[in-house]
Amino acid sequence: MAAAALLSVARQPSRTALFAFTRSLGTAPTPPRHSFDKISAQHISALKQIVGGDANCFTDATSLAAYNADWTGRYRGSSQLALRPPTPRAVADALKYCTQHGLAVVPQGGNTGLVGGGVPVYDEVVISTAALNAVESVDADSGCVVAGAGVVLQALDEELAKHNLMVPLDLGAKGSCHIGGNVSTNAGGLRYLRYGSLHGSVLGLEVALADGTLLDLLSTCRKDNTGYDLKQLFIGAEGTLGIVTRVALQAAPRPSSVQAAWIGIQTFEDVRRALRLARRHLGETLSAFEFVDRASLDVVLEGQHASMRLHDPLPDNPTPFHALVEVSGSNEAHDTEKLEHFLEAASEEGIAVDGTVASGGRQLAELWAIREGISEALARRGAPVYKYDVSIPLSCWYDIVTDMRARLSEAGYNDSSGVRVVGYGHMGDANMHLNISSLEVDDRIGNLIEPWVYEWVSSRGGSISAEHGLGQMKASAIGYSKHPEAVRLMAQIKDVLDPSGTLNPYKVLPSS
Ligand code: FAD
Ligand code: 2HG
Ligand code: ZN
Repeated sequence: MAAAALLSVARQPSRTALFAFTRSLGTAPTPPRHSFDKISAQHISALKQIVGGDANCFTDATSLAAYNADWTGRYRGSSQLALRPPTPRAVADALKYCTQHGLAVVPQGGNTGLVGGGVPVYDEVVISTAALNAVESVDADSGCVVAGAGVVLQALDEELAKHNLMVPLDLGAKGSCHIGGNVSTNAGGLRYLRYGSLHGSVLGLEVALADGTLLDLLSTCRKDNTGYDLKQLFIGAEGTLGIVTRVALQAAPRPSSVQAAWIGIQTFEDVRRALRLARRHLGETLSAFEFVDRASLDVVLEGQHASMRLHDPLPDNPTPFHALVEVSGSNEAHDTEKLEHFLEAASEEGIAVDGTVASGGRQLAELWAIREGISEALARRGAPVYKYDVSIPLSCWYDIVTDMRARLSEAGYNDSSGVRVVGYGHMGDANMHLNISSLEVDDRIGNLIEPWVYEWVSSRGGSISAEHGLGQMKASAIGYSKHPEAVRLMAQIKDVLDPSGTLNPYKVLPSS
């Protein structure tokens, strides 16, 4: 405890030292110069040939609009060329051509990223993996699946369901995000608590490097200690070190029984007690512990599509906090009994004020739709949402929401001015999603939030990016969570793999 406290103090840059601290960080190799006349007709024609013709090469404004803009509405580039190579070899060849001719490249998967990593900053060439969309093999004995990087997460899961397997990763964007994008962001999601990180479940990768090498690290062995585990470098690299073209993944057995409880809780201290109790009572059956505060629930209930009608799960007992606790396994009676015992204890100990249980079917889907719908409901409110995906010790986990509310409220930004500060997330993994939404764009709000929010997280020994990555949003803020010598080493690794800075410039590492 004392050591952790010391570390967090050591990591916290003082306000005055901050500038020097940031300057002493390593920087990425200088990217190719961006000039709009660089994408000449000659380059377009050569790249078109590499990727197999017109069907895989986009230069018209309508097609490019989707490649240039991100889901949040916050980031927009001006690329003049998007490619959809049909094979891993074509990805590598296109990349080689771009490196040789000084053209910067942005790898793009499903374009659901939340930190502006998958869209160009200027006029970088977009290389989309959408055409690499085949599930190549499923080994029902080992549970190893090999898939192209462009396979949509939900499609991969549906394929695995035929073998009673599942992807050990689930997130609200599953209908659009790609497995290659998931690997490249080291996506966390709703069941990380149970299945852990992609650093553990990815068995192998094939990666196209900036010089055109197609690096075959596509092992399907669960155990493989031959030398450095190079694939780990590309997991979470956000497309700055190579383009993932194929993925070998350890699938998990598909549970035959899934049940969940939505519980209403009066204080945050009791939410922490609920998590401890869930761990103790539910043990190996616990598959998610998600947190939703009242403001998040209200945003979902207020901003619904006409096609979807979600209801407050506990209309008779409104509480400031809620937990969505899921259990899954292979024995329904056993799991039900465990969940019931947990709920009884939570009620007897005065933790849960009210609760409702869903066993599969529509009711379960509705509870999850509320949790997974928060991000989208916020996006529908108005201006682009300020999103902070952070890890914070549970002892002060919710304080960031109350402190932010107080800070903005002091400046006149509160519910009555249409500004909502909400907190939700993967509490079982101490991963808070702090979102600030306003009805209209107002730069003063952004200035009140940053860098205050990063200082707040850093001073508590947290991480400024728990699961979404750094992208372009937080590249220059990396120093709040990583020591300068670590950032310098990252820049050196980048220099080895991509010395000319072709791949995803201005992302992840500070630019010089
Ligand atoms: P993109 O957005 O296209 O790209 C993301 C980054 O990866 C970019 O830097 C891009 O350059 C790079 N990249 C993409 N493909 C490749 C490739 N093949 N090789 C190399 N680099 C590549 N994230 C979570 O972690 N947990 C969640 O619970 C979660 N929920 C979400 C819910 C919603 C509604 C939305 C919109 C997003 C959510 N996200 C979540 C964020 C996002 O879905 C994930 O980061 C996802 O993994 C991105 O995958 P993608 O295919 O869309 O990648
Ligand atoms: C989630 O857990 C996603 O819902 C999105 O990671 C979080 O939009 C966000 O901030
Ligand atoms: Zn999340």
